[in-house]
Amino acid sequence: MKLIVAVVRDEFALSLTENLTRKGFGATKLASTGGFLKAGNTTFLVGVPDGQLDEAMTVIRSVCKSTKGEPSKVAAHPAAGGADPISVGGATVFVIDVEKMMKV
Ligand code: 2BA
Repeated sequence: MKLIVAVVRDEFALSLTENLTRKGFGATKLASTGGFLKAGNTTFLVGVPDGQLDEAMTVIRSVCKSTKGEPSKVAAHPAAGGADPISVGGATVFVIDVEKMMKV
């Protein structure tokens, strides 16, 4: 089993929840804050069988779109010196091997 930890922009959170649950994936949403922009984002914990990792990643990719190349959607931010707009990825994803999952 794998644990997907996906940091996504808040605007994608509802759609990602719906699409994951529609495909039968269990997901937990945590309110989180990016260290750089110090703005709210959403962190998903998704436990998936090894054989379904690709399917879950396909869902995440299809929902969470990077704004890179679309500068109108990302404002210049004081954290970057107020210069160029910051491009924020669609999702920052970590995949962790799970030794055991239990529901007690
Ligand atoms: P933030 O830390 O608020 O970062 C938002 C965006 O700011 C980043 O987008 C990146 O484009 C830019 N950025 C971050 N650190 C920077 C720096 N030192 N100098 C210049 N620009 C910088 P993403 O890379 O797509 O990251 C989106 C969010 O994903 C992050 O929000 C953070 O919450 C999470 N994240 C990204 N990398 C991570 C990591 N290695 N570990 C844990 N969380 C991470």
